[in-house]
Amino acid sequence: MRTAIAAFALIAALAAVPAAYAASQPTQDTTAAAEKMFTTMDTNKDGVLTKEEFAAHHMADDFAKADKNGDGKVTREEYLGHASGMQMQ
Ligand SMILES: [Ca+2]
Ligand SMILES: [Ca+2]
Repeated sequence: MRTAIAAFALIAALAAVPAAYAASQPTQDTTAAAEKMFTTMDTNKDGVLTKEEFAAHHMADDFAKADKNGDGKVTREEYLGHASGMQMQ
């Protein structure tokens, strides 16, 4: 009985570590990387990404997915939302 409890505690502890790790570090890294990518892709520095700017980085297929409201521009918020969505898949 005691062994079963110890084993359960061990499994619970092992399961908690990756969950806690995933909740902190990678999310920040992903956001920082996405921010950097957005800045890199925004070649004319107007604060939004156009389909042409996506295409210039060989990501034309991602444009429609990232442009959530379909106004033909991808804002920083839309891009970060798109990037974090990709991380979750
Ligand atoms: Ca731009
Ligand atoms: Ca948009």
